Amino acid sequence: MIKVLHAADFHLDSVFASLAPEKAAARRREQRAALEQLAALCEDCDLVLLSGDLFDSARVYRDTLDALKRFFAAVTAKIFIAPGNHDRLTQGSPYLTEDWGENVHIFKSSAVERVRLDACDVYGAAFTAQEMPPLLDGFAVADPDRLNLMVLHGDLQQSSVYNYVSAEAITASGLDYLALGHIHKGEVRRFGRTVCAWPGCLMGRGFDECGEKGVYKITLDKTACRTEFVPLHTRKYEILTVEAGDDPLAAVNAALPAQTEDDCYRILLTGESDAVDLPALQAALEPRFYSLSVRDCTVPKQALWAAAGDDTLRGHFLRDLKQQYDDADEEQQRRIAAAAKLVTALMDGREAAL
Ligand SMILES: [Mn+2]
Repeated sequence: MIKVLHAADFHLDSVFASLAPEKAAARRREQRAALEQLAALCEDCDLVLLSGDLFDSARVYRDTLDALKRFFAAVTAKIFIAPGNHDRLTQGSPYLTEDWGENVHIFKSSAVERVRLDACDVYGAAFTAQEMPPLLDGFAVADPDRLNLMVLHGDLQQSSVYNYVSAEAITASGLDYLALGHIHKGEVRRFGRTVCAWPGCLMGRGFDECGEKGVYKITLDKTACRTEFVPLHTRKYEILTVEAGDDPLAAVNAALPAQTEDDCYRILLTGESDAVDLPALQAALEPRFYSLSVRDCTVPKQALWAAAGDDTLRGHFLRDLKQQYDDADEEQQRRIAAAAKLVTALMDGREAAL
Protein backbone atom coordinates (compact mmCIF):
# COMPACT_ATOMS: atom_id res chain seq x y z
CA MET A 1 0.00 0.00 0.00
CA ILE A 2 1.49 3.36 -1.01
CA LYS A 3 0.30 6.93 -0.48
CA VAL A 4 0.55 9.35 -3.37
CA LEU A 5 -0.06 13.07 -3.66
CA HIS A 6 -1.20 14.00 -7.16
CA ALA A 7 -1.32 17.66 -8.23
CA ALA A 8 -1.16 19.53 -11.53
CA ASP A 9 -1.71 22.79 -13.36
CA PHE A 10 -0.15 25.21 -10.88
CA HIS A 11 0.20 27.80 -13.68
CA LEU A 12 2.70 29.71 -11.55
CA ASP A 13 3.41 33.25 -12.70
CA SER A 14 0.14 33.63 -14.56
CA VAL A 15 -0.34 37.10 -16.00
CA PHE A 16 -3.75 37.76 -14.32
CA ALA A 17 -4.39 40.23 -17.12
CA SER A 18 -7.82 41.27 -15.82
CA LEU A 19 -6.32 42.59 -12.55
CA ALA A 20 -4.45 45.81 -11.79
CA PRO A 21 -0.64 45.24 -11.76
CA GLU A 22 -0.33 45.31 -7.93
CA LYS A 23 -3.22 42.87 -7.50
CA ALA A 24 -1.81 40.59 -10.21
CA ALA A 25 1.55 40.55 -8.41
CA ALA A 26 -0.24 39.77 -5.14
CA ARG A 27 -2.01 36.84 -6.80
CA ARG A 28 1.34 35.49 -8.07
CA ARG A 29 2.67 35.68 -4.51
CA GLU A 30 -0.39 33.72 -3.38
CA GLN A 31 0.40 31.05 -5.96
CA ARG A 32 3.91 30.70 -4.50
CA ALA A 33 2.49 30.61 -0.95
CA ALA A 34 0.14 27.77 -1.93
CA LEU A 35 3.24 25.61 -2.45
CA GLU A 36 3.84 25.73 1.33
CA GLN A 37 0.37 24.27 1.92
CA LEU A 38 1.19 21.64 -0.66
CA ALA A 39 4.45 20.71 1.08
CA ALA A 40 2.54 20.13 4.34
CA LEU A 41 0.10 17.82 2.53
CA CYS A 42 3.01 15.73 1.19
CA GLU A 43 4.26 14.84 4.67
CA ASP A 44 2.65 11.39 4.90
CA CYS A 45 3.09 10.53 1.20
CA ASP A 46 5.50 8.06 -0.41
CA LEU A 47 5.29 9.64 -3.84
CA VAL A 48 4.40 13.03 -5.34
CA LEU A 49 3.19 13.10 -8.94
CA LEU A 50 2.99 16.51 -10.67
CA SER A 51 1.25 16.29 -14.03
CA GLY A 52 2.47 19.36 -15.87
CA ASP A 53 1.71 23.04 -16.40
CA LEU A 54 3.56 23.96 -13.21
CA PHE A 55 4.56 27.20 -14.97
CA ASP A 56 2.12 29.25 -17.01
CA SER A 57 4.76 30.13 -19.60
CA ALA A 58 8.49 30.08 -20.28
CA ARG A 59 8.79 33.39 -18.38
CA VAL A 60 9.33 32.36 -14.76
CA TYR A 61 10.39 34.70 -11.94
CA ARG A 62 13.38 33.80 -9.76
CA ASP A 63 11.05 34.05 -6.71
CA THR A 64 8.94 31.29 -8.23
CA LEU A 65 11.87 28.99 -8.96
CA ASP A 66 13.04 29.50 -5.36
CA ALA A 67 9.54 28.81 -3.95
CA LEU A 68 9.25 25.63 -6.00
CA LYS A 69 12.70 24.48 -4.85
CA ARG A 70 11.75 25.16 -1.21
CA PHE A 71 8.62 23.02 -1.72
CA PHE A 72 10.65 20.17 -3.24
CA ALA A 73 13.32 20.38 -0.53
CA ALA A 74 10.67 20.25 2.22
CA VAL A 75 9.34 16.95 0.85
CA THR A 76 11.05 13.68 1.69
CA ALA A 77 9.07 11.67 -0.88
CA LYS A 78 10.30 11.16 -4.42
CA ILE A 79 8.75 13.73 -6.79
CA PHE A 80 7.97 13.04 -10.46
CA ILE A 81 7.16 15.79 -12.96
CA ALA A 82 5.69 15.35 -16.44
CA PRO A 83 5.93 18.72 -18.25
CA GLY A 84 2.77 19.86 -20.07
CA ASN A 85 1.94 22.27 -22.88
CA HIS A 86 2.52 25.43 -20.82
CA ASP A 87 5.78 24.24 -19.22
CA ARG A 88 6.92 22.12 -22.16
CA LEU A 89 10.45 20.84 -22.09
CA THR A 90 12.23 22.90 -24.70
CA GLN A 91 15.64 24.53 -24.82
CA GLY A 92 16.16 26.99 -21.96
CA SER A 93 13.41 25.46 -19.81
CA PRO A 94 14.02 25.89 -16.05
CA TYR A 95 13.58 22.10 -15.88
CA LEU A 96 16.90 21.84 -17.74
CA THR A 97 18.79 24.87 -16.43
CA GLU A 98 18.01 24.66 -12.68
CA ASP A 99 19.19 22.15 -10.09
CA TRP A 100 15.98 20.74 -8.58
CA GLY A 101 17.40 18.39 -5.96
CA GLU A 102 17.97 14.67 -5.70
CA ASN A 103 14.40 13.66 -4.88
CA VAL A 104 13.04 15.23 -8.10
CA HIS A 105 12.74 13.28 -11.35
CA ILE A 106 11.65 15.25 -14.40
CA PHE A 107 10.56 13.27 -17.43
CA LYS A 108 12.40 14.81 -20.35
CA SER A 109 11.34 12.81 -23.40
CA SER A 110 8.04 12.37 -25.22
CA ALA A 111 8.83 8.64 -25.30
CA VAL A 112 7.47 7.00 -22.15
CA GLU A 113 10.26 6.33 -19.61
CA ARG A 114 10.15 3.77 -16.79
CA VAL A 115 11.62 4.43 -13.34
CA ARG A 116 11.87 1.45 -11.00
CA LEU A 117 11.35 2.06 -7.30
CA ASP A 118 11.16 -0.54 -4.51
CA ALA A 119 7.40 -0.20 -4.10
CA CYS A 120 6.33 0.46 -7.68
CA ASP A 121 7.20 1.42 -11.24
CA VAL A 122 6.61 5.04 -12.21
CA TYR A 123 6.25 5.86 -15.89
CA GLY A 124 6.08 9.28 -17.48
CA ALA A 125 6.66 11.42 -20.55
CA ALA A 126 7.04 15.11 -21.37
CA PHE A 127 5.52 17.60 -23.74
CA THR A 128 8.50 18.65 -25.87
CA ALA A 129 6.37 20.95 -28.03
CA GLN A 130 3.21 22.95 -27.47
CA GLU A 131 1.10 20.34 -29.22
CA MET A 132 1.65 16.61 -28.83
CA PRO A 133 0.15 13.56 -30.57
CA PRO A 134 -1.25 10.74 -28.41
CA LEU A 135 1.68 9.60 -26.23
CA LEU A 136 -0.03 6.66 -24.52
CA ASP A 137 -1.05 4.79 -27.69
CA GLY A 138 0.63 1.37 -27.89
CA PHE A 139 1.91 1.54 -24.28
CA ALA A 140 1.73 -1.42 -21.92
CA VAL A 141 3.42 -1.81 -18.54
CA ALA A 142 6.62 -3.90 -18.55
CA ASP A 143 5.70 -5.92 -15.45
CA PRO A 144 1.97 -6.32 -14.81
CA ASP A 145 2.66 -7.95 -11.41
CA ARG A 146 4.19 -4.74 -10.02
CA LEU A 147 2.29 -1.66 -8.89
CA ASN A 148 2.34 0.59 -11.98
CA LEU A 149 1.79 4.35 -12.04
CA MET A 150 2.19 6.96 -14.74
CA VAL A 151 2.36 10.75 -14.64
CA LEU A 152 1.33 12.55 -17.82
CA HIS A 153 -0.21 15.77 -19.15
CA GLY A 154 -3.06 14.92 -21.49
CA ASP A 155 -6.61 15.39 -22.64
CA LEU A 156 -9.60 13.06 -22.90
CA GLN A 157 -11.12 15.00 -25.85
CA GLN A 158 -10.62 13.10 -29.09
CA SER A 159 -10.11 16.30 -31.12
CA SER A 160 -7.46 17.61 -28.69
CA VAL A 161 -3.96 18.43 -29.94
CA TYR A 162 -2.69 18.16 -26.34
CA ASN A 163 -1.84 14.47 -26.13
CA TYR A 164 -5.23 12.84 -26.63
CA VAL A 165 -5.44 10.02 -24.07
CA SER A 166 -8.05 7.58 -25.33
CA ALA A 167 -10.15 5.25 -23.18
CA GLU A 168 -8.76 2.37 -25.28
CA ALA A 169 -5.13 3.35 -24.64
CA ILE A 170 -5.78 3.70 -20.90
CA THR A 171 -7.58 0.34 -20.77
CA ALA A 172 -4.74 -1.37 -22.66
CA SER A 173 -1.99 0.24 -20.56
CA GLY A 174 -2.23 -2.11 -17.58
CA LEU A 175 -1.53 0.85 -15.28
CA ASP A 176 -2.94 0.88 -11.77
CA TYR A 177 -3.04 4.68 -11.56
CA LEU A 178 -2.64 7.30 -14.29
CA ALA A 179 -1.94 10.76 -12.85
CA LEU A 180 -3.08 13.25 -15.47
CA GLY A 181 -3.04 17.02 -15.83
CA HIS A 182 -4.47 19.57 -18.28
CA ILE A 183 -8.16 19.65 -17.33
CA HIS A 184 -8.60 22.37 -14.69
CA LYS A 185 -11.53 20.71 -12.91
CA GLY A 186 -11.05 17.74 -10.60
CA GLU A 187 -12.22 14.46 -12.10
CA VAL A 188 -11.65 10.75 -11.38
CA ARG A 189 -12.37 8.12 -14.03
CA ARG A 190 -11.83 4.40 -14.41
CA PHE A 191 -11.09 2.62 -17.68
CA GLY A 192 -10.63 -1.15 -17.40
CA ARG A 193 -8.47 -1.74 -14.31
CA THR A 194 -6.90 1.72 -14.49
CA VAL A 195 -7.99 4.59 -12.28
CA CYS A 196 -7.07 7.92 -13.84
CA ALA A 197 -7.61 11.41 -12.50
CA TRP A 198 -7.14 15.10 -13.17
CA PRO A 199 -6.80 16.99 -9.87
CA GLY A 200 -7.67 20.31 -11.56
CA CYS A 201 -5.71 23.51 -11.15
CA LEU A 202 -4.10 24.49 -7.85
CA MET A 203 -6.14 27.67 -7.46
CA GLY A 204 -8.80 29.47 -9.47
CA ARG A 205 -7.51 32.33 -11.64
CA GLY A 206 -10.79 33.57 -13.13
CA PHE A 207 -14.51 32.90 -13.47
CA ASP A 208 -13.73 30.03 -15.85
CA GLU A 209 -12.05 28.25 -12.89
CA CYS A 210 -14.78 28.43 -10.25
CA GLY A 211 -15.16 26.49 -7.03
CA GLU A 212 -12.87 24.71 -4.64
CA LYS A 213 -9.44 23.72 -6.01
CA GLY A 214 -6.92 21.27 -4.62
CA VAL A 215 -5.12 17.97 -5.02
CA TYR A 216 -5.79 14.24 -4.81
CA LYS A 217 -4.40 11.99 -2.14
CA ILE A 218 -4.30 8.44 -3.42
CA THR A 219 -3.98 5.26 -1.41
CA LEU A 220 -3.07 2.45 -3.74
CA ASP A 221 -2.16 -1.21 -3.90
CA LYS A 222 -2.65 -3.92 -6.52
CA THR A 223 -6.24 -4.57 -5.46
CA ALA A 224 -7.65 -1.17 -4.54
CA CYS A 225 -7.32 2.55 -5.20
CA ARG A 226 -8.84 5.18 -2.92
CA THR A 227 -8.91 8.79 -4.11
CA GLU A 228 -9.51 11.69 -1.75
CA PHE A 229 -9.86 15.29 -2.95
CA VAL A 230 -8.10 17.69 -0.56
CA PRO A 231 -8.97 21.36 -1.12
CA LEU A 232 -6.30 24.02 -0.64
CA HIS A 233 -7.15 27.18 1.27
CA THR A 234 -6.88 29.61 -1.61
CA ARG A 235 -9.02 32.34 -3.07
CA LYS A 236 -12.10 30.97 -4.83
CA TYR A 237 -13.98 32.30 -7.81
CA GLU A 238 -17.73 31.86 -7.68
CA ILE A 239 -20.66 32.87 -9.89
CA LEU A 240 -23.92 33.19 -7.96
CA THR A 241 -27.29 33.64 -9.64
CA VAL A 242 -29.92 35.27 -7.44
CA GLU A 243 -33.59 35.94 -8.12
CA ALA A 244 -33.69 39.66 -7.25
CA GLY A 245 -37.35 39.98 -6.19
CA ASP A 246 -38.51 43.12 -4.36
CA ASP A 247 -35.50 43.28 -2.02
CA PRO A 248 -32.35 42.36 -3.98
CA LEU A 249 -29.98 42.96 -1.03
CA ALA A 250 -31.95 40.61 1.20
CA ALA A 251 -32.13 38.05 -1.62
CA VAL A 252 -28.34 38.14 -2.10
CA ASN A 253 -27.68 37.96 1.65
CA ALA A 254 -29.94 34.92 1.93
CA ALA A 255 -28.14 33.20 -0.97
CA LEU A 256 -24.55 33.80 0.19
CA PRO A 257 -22.51 31.35 2.27
CA ALA A 258 -20.99 32.64 5.52
CA GLN A 259 -17.33 33.00 4.52
CA THR A 260 -16.77 35.01 1.34
CA GLU A 261 -14.16 37.59 2.41
CA ASP A 262 -11.29 35.90 0.60
CA ASP A 263 -13.22 35.10 -2.55
CA CYS A 264 -13.96 36.68 -5.91
CA TYR A 265 -17.66 36.74 -6.70
CA ARG A 266 -19.79 37.56 -9.69
CA ILE A 267 -23.45 37.94 -8.73
CA LEU A 268 -26.07 37.78 -11.46
CA LEU A 269 -29.47 39.22 -10.54
CA THR A 270 -32.29 37.59 -12.49
CA GLY A 271 -36.05 37.45 -12.64
CA GLU A 272 -38.54 40.31 -12.64
CA SER A 273 -37.65 43.25 -10.43
CA ASP A 274 -38.08 47.02 -10.28
CA ALA A 275 -35.89 47.34 -7.18
CA VAL A 276 -32.32 46.93 -8.44
CA ASP A 277 -30.09 49.88 -7.51
CA LEU A 278 -26.77 48.57 -8.79
CA PRO A 279 -24.36 51.15 -7.26
CA ALA A 280 -26.06 50.88 -3.85
CA LEU A 281 -25.97 47.08 -3.96
CA GLN A 282 -22.32 47.05 -5.02
CA ALA A 283 -21.42 49.43 -2.15
CA ALA A 284 -23.39 47.44 0.43
CA LEU A 285 -21.94 44.06 -0.58
CA GLU A 286 -18.37 44.91 -1.59
CA PRO A 287 -16.78 44.75 1.91
CA ARG A 288 -17.75 41.09 2.14
CA PHE A 289 -15.53 40.04 -0.79
CA TYR A 290 -11.97 40.18 -2.11
CA SER A 291 -13.56 41.32 -5.34
CA LEU A 292 -17.17 41.61 -6.45
CA SER A 293 -19.07 42.43 -9.58
CA VAL A 294 -22.86 42.58 -9.60
CA ARG A 295 -24.71 42.33 -12.89
CA ASP A 296 -28.33 43.25 -13.35
CA CYS A 297 -29.97 40.72 -15.64
CA THR A 298 -33.50 41.38 -14.38
CA VAL A 299 -36.43 42.49 -16.49
CA PRO A 300 -38.98 45.08 -15.37
CA LYS A 301 -41.93 43.69 -13.51
CA GLN A 302 -45.07 43.53 -15.49
CA ALA A 303 -48.45 42.34 -14.41
CA LEU A 304 -48.61 39.20 -16.46
CA TRP A 305 -52.29 39.22 -17.36
CA ALA A 306 -52.77 43.03 -17.48
CA ALA A 307 -53.35 43.13 -21.25
CA ALA A 308 -55.72 40.12 -21.28
CA GLY A 309 -58.78 42.27 -22.01
CA ASP A 310 -57.23 44.26 -24.90
CA ASP A 311 -58.49 43.82 -28.46
CA THR A 312 -55.00 43.09 -29.73
CA LEU A 313 -53.08 39.95 -30.67
CA ARG A 314 -51.48 40.09 -27.21
CA GLY A 315 -54.87 40.60 -25.56
CA HIS A 316 -56.55 37.64 -27.30
CA PHE A 317 -53.57 35.39 -26.68
CA LEU A 318 -53.42 36.28 -22.99
CA ARG A 319 -57.20 35.96 -22.48
CA ASP A 320 -57.19 32.36 -23.83
CA LEU A 321 -54.16 31.51 -21.75
CA LYS A 322 -55.67 33.10 -18.62
CA GLN A 323 -58.76 30.89 -18.96
CA GLN A 324 -56.55 27.79 -19.09
CA TYR A 325 -54.55 29.19 -16.17
CA ASP A 326 -57.64 29.65 -13.99
CA ASP A 327 -58.76 26.03 -14.59
CA ALA A 328 -55.32 24.49 -14.07
CA ASP A 329 -53.65 22.91 -11.05
CA GLU A 330 -50.61 24.56 -9.46
CA GLU A 331 -47.99 22.73 -11.52
CA GLN A 332 -49.85 23.50 -14.78
CA GLN A 333 -50.28 27.11 -13.69
CA ARG A 334 -46.51 27.47 -13.33
CA ARG A 335 -46.02 26.15 -16.86
CA ILE A 336 -48.77 28.34 -18.34
CA ALA A 337 -47.41 31.45 -16.61
CA ALA A 338 -43.93 30.63 -17.94
CA ALA A 339 -45.37 30.29 -21.46
CA ALA A 340 -47.18 33.62 -21.13
CA LYS A 341 -43.97 35.32 -19.94
CA LEU A 342 -41.97 33.81 -22.77
CA VAL A 343 -44.41 34.79 -25.51
CA THR A 344 -44.98 38.35 -24.22
CA ALA A 345 -41.19 38.78 -23.93
CA LEU A 346 -40.83 37.60 -27.55
CA MET A 347 -43.61 39.99 -28.64
CA ASP A 348 -41.68 42.85 -26.97
CA GLY A 349 -38.36 41.72 -28.37
CA ARG A 350 -37.06 41.23 -24.82
CA GLU A 351 -34.75 38.42 -23.77
CA ALA A 352 -36.88 35.89 -21.93
CA ALA A 353 -35.78 35.42 -18.33
CA LEU A 354 -37.55 32.34 -17.03
MN1 LIG B 1 -3.14 23.72 -17.60
